[in-house]
Amino acid sequence: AAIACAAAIPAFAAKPLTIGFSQVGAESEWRTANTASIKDAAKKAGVNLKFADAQQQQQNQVKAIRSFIAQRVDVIAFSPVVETGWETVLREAKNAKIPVILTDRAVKVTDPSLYVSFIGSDFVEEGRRAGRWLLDYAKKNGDKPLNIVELQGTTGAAPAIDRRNGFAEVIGTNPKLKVIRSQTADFTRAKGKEVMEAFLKSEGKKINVLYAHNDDMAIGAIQAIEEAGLKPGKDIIIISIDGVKGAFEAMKAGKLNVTVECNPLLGPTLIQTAQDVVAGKPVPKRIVVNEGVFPAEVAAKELPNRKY
Ligand code: GYE
Repeated sequence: AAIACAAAIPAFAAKPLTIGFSQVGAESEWRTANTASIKDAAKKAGVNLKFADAQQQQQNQVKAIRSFIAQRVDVIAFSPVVETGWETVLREAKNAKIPVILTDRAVKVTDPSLYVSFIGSDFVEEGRRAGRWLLDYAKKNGDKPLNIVELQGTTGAAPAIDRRNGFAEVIGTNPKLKVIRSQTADFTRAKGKEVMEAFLKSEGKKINVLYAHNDDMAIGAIQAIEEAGLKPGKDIIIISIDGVKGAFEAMKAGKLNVTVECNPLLGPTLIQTAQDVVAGKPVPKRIVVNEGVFPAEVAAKELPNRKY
């Protein structure tokens, strides 16, 4: 059977493209959708995908990238857990002449030739959108002073840094909006709940608004708020980012006020970009994803259209 099969492949058939992909982890609904999108797109394109899960540890990603270099894959793609500390390993990939594509999260490097393209959202803008929703809310609700608590994403991760800055920039225009506590909860539900519990314990009823850098942390925090005998979405206004189904369900239930969309379905663009790079076609250095904002009022209508 092996011989018959081999004979059926024409001699000129190109060998399938091999992409080594280092994923951040499996910390959120967003991430699960992102992984599925990449695996699915690779399968559909007949790409050989070597997938490595870094469990949110930079050193695991460095190891995975080094192993992809040793295996001489055609393209290395990765979603960097944190922004800094990539120069050495990216230089190794460049010396081995293996193109690197960044997906989802950015890196801070002094030499931009260390990667060929970065595909992902504008996280600063997402933070601004969250801030603009709050400015609007404050205006419509009598412009009272509002105390905000913030659940940050993973320390040092591009979406945590940028979503914090974008939000701060916008709410800074209204002196009545104050962030009274801000702490990381690593983008997970479990930590979101834990840190919110701590906020409630120390700040209690002073908290008017929660801004969570992703839906999962907001969903964890909703549980903490309910356990404290308060009504999420009413006693505490909740703003988060991603737009996963769990957020739409929470909005439908009146427990979340708004989610700012961050699209995880990057698989098709990533695979296409990798194919173009290998074919020697020029690729854009930056590919930005288009996204919207979904307030609770549209949740029931939008939920059936959501793809993740
Ligand atoms: O918002 C969060 C995930 O990097 C955009 O990582 C991504 C973020 C996303 O864990 O849910």
